[in-house]
Amino acid sequence: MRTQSHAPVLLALLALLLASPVQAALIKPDFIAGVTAVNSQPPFSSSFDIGLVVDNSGMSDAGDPGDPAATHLALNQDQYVSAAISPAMVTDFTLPSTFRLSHIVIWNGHQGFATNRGINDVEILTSTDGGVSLVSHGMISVGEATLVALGSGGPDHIEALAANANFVRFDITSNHGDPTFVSLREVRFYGTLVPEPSTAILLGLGLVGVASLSGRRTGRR
Ligand SMILES: [Ca+2]
Repeated sequence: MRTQSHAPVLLALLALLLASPVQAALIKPDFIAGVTAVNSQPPFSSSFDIGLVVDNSGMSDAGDPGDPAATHLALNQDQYVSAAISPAMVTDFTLPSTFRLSHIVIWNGHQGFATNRGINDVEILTSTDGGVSLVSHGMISVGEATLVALGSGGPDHIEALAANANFVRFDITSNHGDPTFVSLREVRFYGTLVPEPSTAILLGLGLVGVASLSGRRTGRR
């Protein structure tokens, strides 16, 4: 006698399916921590390393990072400043896993006296294989940072982006006018984790199994 219902299994699978895709709003739980960054150009000095733009340095929400509306407190520290006299530079971000990206939030260069060092025209490229094959999402223009009192203001650019990625490239082709240096304060990525292929296959097999079971039961009637 088989009286066991498959309803709990179906409900659990449905919950899994509903939990994974679109989470529309830009919310803190979607913050992707553990991103690393490298630059094709050396920094002005070790005090201005590119790592300073992904380590939450200078952010107002230190200790509990991820707020997309957080402010960047530092004027001349906790940010990247290039050594190059040309604004052209390439910055590569590696994500800790593959995510369905929804937004990139940027706090632009702001050294108190030199907001015109901030990045301007940027081509955004993503990759799901660590940068081997890249997909372009076109050019964006990042607004010049505003001179604000410490702790006020917020990000200078929020880019909506729907793409799977474990790697993001910024191909920066201009800044806001300074002919000597380029600077950038902080970059944050938001999105939801894409299940590993093995998880997706298991989930798929589970669904096929449930479908065939319910098909068999229907057939018996
Ligand atoms: Ca920073």
